Amino acid sequence: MATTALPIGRTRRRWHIFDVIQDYATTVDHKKIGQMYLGLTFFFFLLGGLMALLVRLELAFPGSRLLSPDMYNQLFTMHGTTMIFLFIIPMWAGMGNYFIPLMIGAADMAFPRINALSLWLLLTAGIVLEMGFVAGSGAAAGGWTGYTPLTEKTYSPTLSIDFWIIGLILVGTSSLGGSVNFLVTLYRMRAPGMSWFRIPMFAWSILTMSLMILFATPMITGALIMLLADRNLGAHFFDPALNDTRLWQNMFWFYSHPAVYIMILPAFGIVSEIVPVFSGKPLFGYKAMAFATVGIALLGFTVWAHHMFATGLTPVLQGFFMAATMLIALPTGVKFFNWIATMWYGNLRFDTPMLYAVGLMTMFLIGGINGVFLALVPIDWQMTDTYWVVAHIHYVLFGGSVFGIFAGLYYWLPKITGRMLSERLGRVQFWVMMIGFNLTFFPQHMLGLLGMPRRIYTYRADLGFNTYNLISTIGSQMIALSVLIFLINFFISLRNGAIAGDDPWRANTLEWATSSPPPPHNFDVVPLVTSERPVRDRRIEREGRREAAKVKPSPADKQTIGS
Ligand code: HEM
Ligand SMILES: [Cu+2]
Repeated sequence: MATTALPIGRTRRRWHIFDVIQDYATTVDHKKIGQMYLGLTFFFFLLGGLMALLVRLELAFPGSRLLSPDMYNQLFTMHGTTMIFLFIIPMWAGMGNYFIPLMIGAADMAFPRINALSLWLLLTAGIVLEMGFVAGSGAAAGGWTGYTPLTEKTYSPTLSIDFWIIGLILVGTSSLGGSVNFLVTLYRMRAPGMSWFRIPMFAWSILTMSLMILFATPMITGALIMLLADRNLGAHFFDPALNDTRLWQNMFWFYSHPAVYIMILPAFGIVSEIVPVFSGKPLFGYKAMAFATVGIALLGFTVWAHHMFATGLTPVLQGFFMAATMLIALPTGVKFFNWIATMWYGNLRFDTPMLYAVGLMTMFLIGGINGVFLALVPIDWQMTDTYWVVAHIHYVLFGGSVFGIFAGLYYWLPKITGRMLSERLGRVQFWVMMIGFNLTFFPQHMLGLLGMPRRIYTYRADLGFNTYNLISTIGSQMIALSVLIFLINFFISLRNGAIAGDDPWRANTLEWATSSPPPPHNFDVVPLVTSERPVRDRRIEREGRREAAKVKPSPADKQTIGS
């Protein structure tokens, strides 16, 4: 049989692809692991987004029969599960993986092999979690909160919930490994001179996120193992005949409320990186910002039962959890005040990263305000499980975390790829997203006030829900369009984007002191740090010297950082 010899070029290119695959499959380099986290979690964003689009299509008109009731339950359950556990939380592991070693002047993470293991555990978890859609059982349909007894064998007899449980245990193990890695890296591997109050604010947020993961994840892992035992080993942990059904809710929310800060603090950290750079001023109140980050985390462990106001808690408990929830507004307010003070009389540049940073501030603020409504017990009794809650979830998690992720992508992708994204496309993408986002989720406030329950697959035409739902569905498609524009911008920039250079934004922190993309060893010389803005220090010093000498800078200049 005659084989057509492939032209040398194509054969070499084919072997090269295998080399790349083998390289990434076996790597322990934090940058490559970081890239794979970014790619994998963004894929899950697209998957979770697709599920949301289907949910919205079903709700576009009253009495729709696009989806069966069970498929609808599977889609919103897996939408929430995918977005939280496979997209946002591990996205921070991805951005942290790529940038924390660079930002502190280290060559890699403390435990490179555990780092790789965490990534592959996440991939395995994703396959197991989504497996239900292709296995005969169907995917989990008990809501992302998995309340018992609905998720017990009696009411969910198929394997769908077992896939969900095992998948979440794997995600938890992956993020626990990651958090240990971040904590040791930040504690042991900082550049000379980089004391705790000189680490970048993003590093403070990853430090705090990792501590929260360490203290919260064991609780949900325990609850999941107990539920697995109930379903498969005849245990009775959550059996309503023998135990208080609120046991699952307490254990689930003891993790899941801190989890919302695990999802938002890194986004706040990115805003605290971007706002000073695009205002041309130091971050206002660095120490207050660091303490506010830790303060939010500590208070975040004292409020979980605000999700259970309607489950018959005693008035004293309701009072305590209501007050504790209100208190969190204080450290959050400090952050907003400091960002605005940083911008005040600043030399403001509204490149796309800054647009998203300010977008986060405005949208998260709305999420914070509609959240305070829910923190008030009497109002929550009316609003719990309505579309007001769905609006709240999305103003804080989409308006907060996702806007933060896009701010981080526009700010940091030039460092990863060496190419700038198109600023024009970036701005179009931002405004399509901003308008689409508000069209999708703002009308949900009104639906909640009108009493529309969440998690219903259809509704009657005479309840006044129609127009708001149609607008919300149109908005969701605009969000999809904006994500498509982002992907186009990203792939075009890989080939045709302007060369980024070391420091395209005239930034402050060490990741901008090395090339774009960075060399495998990150830095030729381990930098000496004398402030929380080492790259700015170096730039000022170099420009000052250039001014003074009016001579072209010698290559030697490039080697000295922060001296
Ligand atoms: C891409 C645009 C998105 C759209 C159009 C969308 C839409 C929706 C809708 C309509 C629901 C309510 C389903 C129901 O109660 O019947 C929902 C639930 C939810 N969404 Fe989204 N969403 C989007 C993005 C996100 C993102 C980025 C997150 C991030 C974490 C998220 C997290 C959730 C959660 C946790 C629920 C609750 C699921 C449950 O009730 O079990 N969504 N979403
Ligand atoms: Cu909460």
